[in-house]
Amino acid sequence: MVFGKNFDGNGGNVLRQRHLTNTVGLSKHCSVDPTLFRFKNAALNKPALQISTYSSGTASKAVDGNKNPRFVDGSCMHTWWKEGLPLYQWWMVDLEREYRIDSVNITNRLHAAKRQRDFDIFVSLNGTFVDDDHMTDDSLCIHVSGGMGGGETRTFTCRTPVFGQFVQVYMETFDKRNMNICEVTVEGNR
Ligand SMILES: [Ca+2]
Repeated sequence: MVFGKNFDGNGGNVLRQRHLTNTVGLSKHCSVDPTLFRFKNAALNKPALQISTYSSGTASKAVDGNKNPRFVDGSCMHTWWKEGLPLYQWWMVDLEREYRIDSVNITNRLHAAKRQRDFDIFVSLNGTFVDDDHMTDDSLCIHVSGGMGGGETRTFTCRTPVFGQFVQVYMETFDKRNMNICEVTVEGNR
């Protein structure tokens, strides 16, 4: 493991947070926890699930490390609403251990971009929400009002850092639209 560099990948993709000293005029009593490791993307290649799937748009496509926003290029997830399914869409990733999650980055699909709008990002400790409609408000990272541009990547910073292992994107879809996300990255500490 290499310290002092910021890696973006599995395994040793960590940046050791050093305890700041007063050598540069900062207080040695700052709030940085020297035991934490910062991950630029805790979600990369982790197990992912979603409510339904259209064609090749499996849940794992949103954590494959590829932000290509063209669905036809094979790196975007795609749910598929049909009669009998509920009027909401969700996608989630299992980070395989607990993190303190600061923010979530989402890359929207280039085409049909208006589908991704007015959604919530939830964080859960145990993932039991998979069997529920959605997670509870006290695990909310952030509610997003409005939409995203075609192919846009945007950082959504949690209202306050949230502890959890599972990250879910949840969207009510009374108009029966689907969810298309091409990449999700999760920034956090552990
Ligand atoms: Ca992708």
